[in-house]
Amino acid sequence: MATAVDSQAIPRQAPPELRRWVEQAAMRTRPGRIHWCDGSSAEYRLLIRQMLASKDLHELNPATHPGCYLHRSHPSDVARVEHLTFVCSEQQEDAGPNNNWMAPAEARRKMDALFDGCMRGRTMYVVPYCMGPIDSPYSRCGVEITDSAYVAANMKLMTRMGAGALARIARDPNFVKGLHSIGELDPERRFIMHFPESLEIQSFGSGYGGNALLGKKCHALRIASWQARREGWLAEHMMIVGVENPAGEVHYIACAFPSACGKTNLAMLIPPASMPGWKVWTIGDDIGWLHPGPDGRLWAINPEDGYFGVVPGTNAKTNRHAYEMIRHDTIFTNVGLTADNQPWWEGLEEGTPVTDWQGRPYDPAMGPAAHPNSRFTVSARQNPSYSPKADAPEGVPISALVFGGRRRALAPLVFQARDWRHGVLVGAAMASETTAAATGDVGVVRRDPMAMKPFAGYNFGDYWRHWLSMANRVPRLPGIFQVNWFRRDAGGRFLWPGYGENLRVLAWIIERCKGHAAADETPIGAVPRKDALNLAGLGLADATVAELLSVDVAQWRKEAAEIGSYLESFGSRLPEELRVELAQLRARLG
Ligand code: OXD
Ligand code: MN
Repeated sequence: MATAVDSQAIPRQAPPELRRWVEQAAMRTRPGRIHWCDGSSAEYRLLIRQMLASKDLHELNPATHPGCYLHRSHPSDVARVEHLTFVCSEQQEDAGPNNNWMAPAEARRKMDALFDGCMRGRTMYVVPYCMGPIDSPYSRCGVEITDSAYVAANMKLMTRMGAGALARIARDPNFVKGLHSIGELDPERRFIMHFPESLEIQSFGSGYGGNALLGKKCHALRIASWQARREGWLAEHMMIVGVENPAGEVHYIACAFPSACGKTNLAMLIPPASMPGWKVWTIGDDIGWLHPGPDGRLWAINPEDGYFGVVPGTNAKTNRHAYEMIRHDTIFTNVGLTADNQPWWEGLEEGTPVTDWQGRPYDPAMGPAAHPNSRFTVSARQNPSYSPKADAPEGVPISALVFGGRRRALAPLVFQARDWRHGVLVGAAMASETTAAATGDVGVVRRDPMAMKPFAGYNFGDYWRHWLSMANRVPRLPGIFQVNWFRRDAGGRFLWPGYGENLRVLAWIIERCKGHAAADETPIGAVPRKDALNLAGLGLADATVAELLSVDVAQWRKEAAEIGSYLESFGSRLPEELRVELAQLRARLG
């Protein structure tokens, strides 16, 4: 039998401000019990036992997947809800046209009504967490109050949660306050509100990761981007990877791609057989915090300590490290099941599903067995390519920043921006086809600057100004590149093999940063000379390579005009420097 979590004791280190806030939250929400999370393994096991008893979790086959569980979320609660996500800054202009905005007083009134008594009969978990290595000056802390044991358990996997974080908060009580309740999981009573000026988040009515694990998108991107501007650093939707060449030299690259565009695969890339001696080390798969370092370079930490990754498509060939990593001690959300109780998803390439993600007998006529946005939650330390530098308080020095998107046409495989200011324009002009990570249409091209459209906690005009200002703060800036793994031919087939072969492109990027690899200047930037890119053994036809690296000036003229209209929608907040940079691009395009 499961034992109830029933520790009413307030930890001795909890500072008065935190105690007061927890007390106020309890007065509002009226929980049956309060549990302060200590982050121990025993506590995690207890949470799991409770969720097995309440049927919030289902144990997977312990022989094939020890320590693995399946959670089925409410079918209306399977992705981020951008239309219900608000930035509630005092001034609407500060949130910008890139965010939904609500006046803070109105948002508070709305949320007060929702939170009123919502935890009656439930346990309130108080989850102190640290985003980033516990002893890093670049890390920031938060506390999430939630009535979901699933959220508390996921936060244990995703962050440095518990006693260590609380000790840090006791030293510096400037923490982000996140209040979360699953409510009734009613989409009509669902809101994700951010109050950046007071470092607060209030999330109601969803148990889905991006809406409910408040350390991730809400804190580490929306609130942190606001903090970062104030404090002179960048909080970005970027994976960070260390690429080691056969000489043992490691270069760190940070890449911003929109949701579900392969950041996790790239972060765990297995070098192809044609590149012996190369190694890839994962620092992070989703978020990077970039700080001007003491040596004049940009240094990065991954604020997270786990992965909340998209499951479909993961197999031993596409991402062997992820495939191995999620065979034990993993929480799966919304995957299907085989007859012998193993998790199953589209693209697994083994086993047969008998039950779909909603627990119904699997019938292909009713849709996929796993939800397209089904997820795994797992500690980063289970990743075979985990870099010990992910725990380094000083972070890692960044050699290159890479923007990428999912574009079937137009964008070449890779190009390098001319300089920092041009690179900021390249990032601001990014566009990508939408994916299942958020509710809404899939496959529609939308502008997604720096892959931050759903995550920048303030006006993009100010955000680009802040990016431009890094040129004055960081004397040794990294190079900026753009990649597109998703270009297709007229028949819809991908032109580039992707996955491990993407290392060939990273190798060119690194050589460029060292001033070696050859490139042809084009109006949009420097594209690799065909012989500067290692294409050995890929069997790509010359015409395919030419198409991958081609820049269609007529199409780019049209694109530049669209970029112009998009940027102008930010009106007086658009930095003049970007206008000038775009005018220069248009002049080069003729
Ligand atoms: C994610 C996302 O879950 O970007 O990482 O949606
Ligand atoms: Mn993401």
